[in-house]
Amino acid sequence: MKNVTLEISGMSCGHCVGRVTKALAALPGVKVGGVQVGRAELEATEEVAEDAFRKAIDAIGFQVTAVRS
Ligand SMILES: [Cu+2]
Repeated sequence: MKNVTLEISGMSCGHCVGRVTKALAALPGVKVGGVQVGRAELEATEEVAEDAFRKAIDAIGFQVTAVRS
């Protein structure tokens, strides 16, 4: 597992945090650590592509602006 931090734009409140948490938790190989407005910390297996995070977040109306791992 590797630690990954996502910077996310478009989030504004606890409701957004809940939606991002749910979307990331639904990805195979991903374990969500903590989510706050604008940022998500998670653990992921090496097989999880960066694009999977971008697509999952995009699908719920937010945007990943940076991925750090
Ligand atoms: Cu919100």
